[in-house]
Amino acid sequence: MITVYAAYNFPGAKGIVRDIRVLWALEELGLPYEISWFDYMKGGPAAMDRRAVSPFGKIPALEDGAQRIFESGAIVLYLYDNAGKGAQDAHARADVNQWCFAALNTVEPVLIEVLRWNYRWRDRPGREVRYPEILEMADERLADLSRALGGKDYLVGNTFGPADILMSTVLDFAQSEPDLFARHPAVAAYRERCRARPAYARAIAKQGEGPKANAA
Ligand SMILES: N[C@@H](CCC(=O)N[C@@H](CS)C(=O)NCC(=O)O)C(=O)O
Repeated sequence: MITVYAAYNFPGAKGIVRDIRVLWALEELGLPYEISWFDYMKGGPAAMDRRAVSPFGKIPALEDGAQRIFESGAIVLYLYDNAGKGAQDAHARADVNQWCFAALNTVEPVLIEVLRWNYRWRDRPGREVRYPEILEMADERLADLSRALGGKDYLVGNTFGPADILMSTVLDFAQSEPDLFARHPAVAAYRERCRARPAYARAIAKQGEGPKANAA
C-alpha cells in the first residue's frame, strides 16, 4: 500500500500545500493509497519527527513498500513511472523532465515569492521595492510559458501528465494576483483546464482534511 505523508491543520492549505501534487497524481492514476496526516499546528517538525520520512522535514513524502521518496516532483514522476505511464525512453524522459524542472526550478521560485509577499511577508519592510520586482519577474515567466504553450492544451506531447500537475500547482501560488493571469489568458486557460480534471477535484477534496478523511 502506498502511504502519502500530508498535512492538516495547515492554514491556507487547500490547493497550496504541495501534497496536492501527490494526491492529484494518485487520483489520476487510480492507485489505492492511505494518508499519514501530520497535524501542522500541533507539532511542527520537532513533535512529529518529520525528518524520519523526509531529510528536510517537509511534506509531501511517500512510502511504497521499501521505497521512500521525498520532493513532490520526484514523487509524481515515480508514481507515473511505476504505473507504466511514464516516459518510455531517454528522449521522452528529457521532454518530461525539462518541463518538470522548469516548473519547480524556474517558475516556482518566483511565484512562491508572490505568495509569501502577499501573506506571510505582507508587513515586511522593503515590500514596496521588492514586490514590484517579483511581479515583473512573474510576468516574464508567464509570458514565456504562454509562448511555449503556443496553443497546446498541455506541456508535453499535448497529453496531460506529471509536468502539468507540477506546473499548474506552481501557478496556483500566484492566485492572489489575478491581473497576472488576466495579462496571460493562455496561461489562465491552461491552469483552468488542468484544474477542471475530475482527479483534481478528488484530490482537493481530500487535501488538508486530516484523519477524519481516512474514515470517509
Ligand atoms: N521542494 C519541496 C518543498 C516541500 C515544502 O516546502 N513543503 C512545505 C509545505 S508546501 C512544508 O513541509 N512546510 C512545513 C515546514 O516547513 O515546516 C517539494 O516540492 O516537496
